[in-house]
Amino acid sequence: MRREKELLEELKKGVIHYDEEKVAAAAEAVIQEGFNAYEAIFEGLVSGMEEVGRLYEEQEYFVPEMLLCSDAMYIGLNILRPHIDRNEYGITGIAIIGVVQGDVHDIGKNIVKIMFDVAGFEVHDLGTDVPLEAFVEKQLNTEADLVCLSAMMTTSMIGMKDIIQMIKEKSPNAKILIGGAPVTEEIAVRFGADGYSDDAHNALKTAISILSTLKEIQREKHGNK
Ligand code: B12
Repeated sequence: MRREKELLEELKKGVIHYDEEKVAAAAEAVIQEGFNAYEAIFEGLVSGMEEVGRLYEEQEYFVPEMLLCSDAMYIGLNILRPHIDRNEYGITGIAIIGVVQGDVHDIGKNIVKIMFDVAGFEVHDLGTDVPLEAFVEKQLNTEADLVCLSAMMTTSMIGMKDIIQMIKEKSPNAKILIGGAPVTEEIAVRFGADGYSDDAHNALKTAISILSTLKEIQREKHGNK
């Protein structure tokens, strides 16, 4: 237990101090010593990145540091990710995810994507600065059950409303989940989204609950025919 905590702390500090070697060594040790890769990602790497966000807001860190920290986080993610148990949730479903037009913040989106991927979703990642119509087209092409929209700026968040409206017009059954720092429950309701979450853990829980309701409705309709 003490050793696991020590490794989580090393992952966190490695991200904060953009020490790629420290992160890689701690991530390798997590695997070799049989600790939980999922916890190492969330309690080590993501927790480090959250602290980096605070340092940026307090103007202790600036853009170059932020980018070095995220590089260190990805080094750890690449080592840990293959060791997460993909069958734990037993999900089948198609999800698309992307960061709304005008916005290049993708660290949070990538974490949400990993959660969904690991849970068993077939995830299509549209990347960052995604034109509003591209979400609609991709949903139609893939017949995705779930569309995940991420925005970290109030300006890009506004675009979510149009995306939701366009998708609901063409595919009323598709469910839409939104998130990112400026997004709130109230905004999700106002924009007509099916769900909102302020972190990746809850994003997955919310998605599972939305989709199981959808599947129940579909089953009932089918049964009543
Ligand atoms: C890192 C960062 C950057 C990096 C981005 C690197 C990258 N590849 O992502 C860089 C340095 C490039 C950057 C640039 C800019 N940034 Co910046 N940035 C941040 C910062 C410090 C941290 C964001 C982050 O990665 N957090 C860590 C992750 C893990 O958390 P997260 O993103 O919130 O994601 C979690 C949840 O939100 C949720 N979530 C996220 N997406 C989704 C999606 C769904 C569907 C769900 C359910 C959940 C979900 O789950 C995630 C995981 O738990 C924030 C401040 C902050 N504390 O938020 C400012 C911040 C977002 N940036 C800001 C600004 C203004 C900018 C710039 C305009 C600065 C400039 N003048 O150049 C540019 C914008 C460029 C652009 N067009 O996008 C502002 C936005 C203000 C606003 N409200 O509009 C912020 C809030 C800082 C501030 N207080 O001023 N930035």
